[in-house]
Amino acid sequence: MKSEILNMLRATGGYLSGQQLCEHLGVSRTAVWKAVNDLREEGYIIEAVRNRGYRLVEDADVITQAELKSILKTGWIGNRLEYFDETDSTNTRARKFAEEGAPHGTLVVADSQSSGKGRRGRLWTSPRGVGIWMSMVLRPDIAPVHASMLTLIAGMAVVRGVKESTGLDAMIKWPNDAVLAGRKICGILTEMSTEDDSIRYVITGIGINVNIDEFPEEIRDKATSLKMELGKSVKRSPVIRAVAEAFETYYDIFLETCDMSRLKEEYNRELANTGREVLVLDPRGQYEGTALGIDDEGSLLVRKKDGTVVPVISGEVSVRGIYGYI
Ligand code: BTX
Repeated sequence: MKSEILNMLRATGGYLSGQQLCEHLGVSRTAVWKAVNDLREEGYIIEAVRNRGYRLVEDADVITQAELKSILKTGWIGNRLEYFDETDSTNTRARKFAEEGAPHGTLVVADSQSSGKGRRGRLWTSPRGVGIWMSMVLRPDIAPVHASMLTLIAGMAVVRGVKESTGLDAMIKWPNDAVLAGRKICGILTEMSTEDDSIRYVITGIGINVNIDEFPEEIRDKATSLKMELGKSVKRSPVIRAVAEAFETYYDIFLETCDMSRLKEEYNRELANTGREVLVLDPRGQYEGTALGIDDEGSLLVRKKDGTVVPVISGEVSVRGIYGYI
């Protein structure tokens, strides 16, 4: 009911009488009054004027189920939505929902994470109320070897979503970060469950630093937030909406070929690594080279000192900037 009230108030722009809301929703005036009060407690500024009704003065920066339901315009992402004020990790939650049969597109969002996960057991700092910590359950009908490209698609979705919702020009750091001014604003973690060489589900988790003002000492020099780059606070739900819409668009294009052939050009335009000197930490022996861009399989092409070009497959090796983080 709260998401419907928000939708109606937003659509009207002006006042809506309690009576109109009751009739439309088929509930009592007291129920409407209670729901409006709940929304106020969450931070929405809703004015109530005798004989005129309710008016939404200002949206709250919340990413609750009611808020996201009222704002998402996606086809399938978020058809099932799970919100937590706090959880350990939205990837862990999403995995649990997936094991219980949650459908493709299930979206898990948290206001804070107590043990946000990065790759290889690393931690992801996820403070309360100032970030987007979300994970999607995906059930693509593709071979497991292609699943790592979902991380690349999520990166493109973050870049487009951030651009559309804030105007900021983020770039991608292959394979799983988005950066602004050379610092990380987003990390992506894709996990997969397979059976008999087919995918049971994929969990793609996206963490975006939105209104964080200060980072822990150890990541201060390599992390930034949308607020720090924009100089003002950003409401999170429109960013989630834009990222989710962009993800659906790129996902459809990806599924046509199950590779990056139709997205490669755009990806490479957004790639922060291009032309940079990188250190490839291959377990069979590390080497330096120049990053050139991705190929159809989503591998990063690196030109070695001897002139040969090698595709670096994400997940198998790490790539580090030699002069700074990228
Ligand atoms: P990663 O392993 O590439 O990066 C993790 C590293 O990034 C950390 O070791 C630390 O140095 C740095 N770091 C930690 N927190 C932040 C932050 N908030 N901003 C910038 N740098 C940071 C990247 O892993 C993948 C992260 C995915 C996070 C999302 S949040 C929603 C979902 N749930 C979950 O548990 N993980 C994903």
